[in-house]
Amino acid sequence: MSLLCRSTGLLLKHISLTPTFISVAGGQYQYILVDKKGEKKNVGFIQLNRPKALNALCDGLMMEVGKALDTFEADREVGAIIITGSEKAFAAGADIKEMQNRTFQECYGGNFLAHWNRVSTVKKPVIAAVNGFALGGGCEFAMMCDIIYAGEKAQFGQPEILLGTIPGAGGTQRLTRAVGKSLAMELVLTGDRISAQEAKQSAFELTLAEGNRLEKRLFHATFATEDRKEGMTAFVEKRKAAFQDK
Ligand code: CO8
Repeated sequence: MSLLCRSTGLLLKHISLTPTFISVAGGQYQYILVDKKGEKKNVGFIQLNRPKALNALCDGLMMEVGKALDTFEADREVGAIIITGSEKAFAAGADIKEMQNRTFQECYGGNFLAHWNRVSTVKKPVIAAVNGFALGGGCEFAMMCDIIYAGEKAQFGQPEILLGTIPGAGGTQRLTRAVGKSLAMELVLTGDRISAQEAKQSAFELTLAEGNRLEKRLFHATFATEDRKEGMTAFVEKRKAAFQDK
């Protein structure tokens, strides 16, 4: 993942931002807008479209993203893919309301999030055009892309700690490689956010692997704690979490 801090408008200036639906087998998409853009219609375009939930990544949305990516991967006309959100939010994280009542058994047994990394296995270049919030799973989702173009209002962060859990889709690993260990640890341990400028200043590259698997298991394990449940419930009930270290 490399992070380029420039206006997402620059990237998107040649493509109309009024997406039209592409129908896929099984009907239209509910959570994303999908189109082919550019003069030659050779840019696959996916816009996350849950504005009321700041594009929170629910399971249905991620399934649809996977389906759209499969379609573009198989389409010989498509040379590259752009994934974007709105001015306010690329994605404010995995859907907390959907996760709130999950148990450890459900996460571990169902291998929760297993299909969420489809974007990182696409062979065509995938560009994340990010503005607004890219938090938690949203930040991880952007980092799974090959390139991030970040607008001036982009804010990156891994605030899972404030919910009593940890990043679960590569955040601890890719963030470390993107911004360095020190800043990555600060962000993961405090939940603070950084701008695209700050992220770019700290950027340097290392390598990936085993860590992602370990991280996923630790993420699942947070669903065995009462604090994780309390953190997510507090968010949904719009109050401060009362953590008990349990
Ligand atoms: N999940 C579900 N709903 C959300 C989320 C979310 N992550 N973020 C925002 N929303 C909803 C709010 O509940 C609210 O809906 P409603 O009015 O119906 O209650 C609506 O979006 C607007 O949100 P706010 O009123 O809070 O808007 P603000 O502008 O005041 O605040 C923030 C914006 C700062 C982004 C705030 O919404 C926030 O803190 N959101 C949560 C951010 C967060 O903690 N993200 C991490 C989630 S955990 C996670 O991502 C685990 C990753 C697992 C791997 C994923 C693989 C891809």
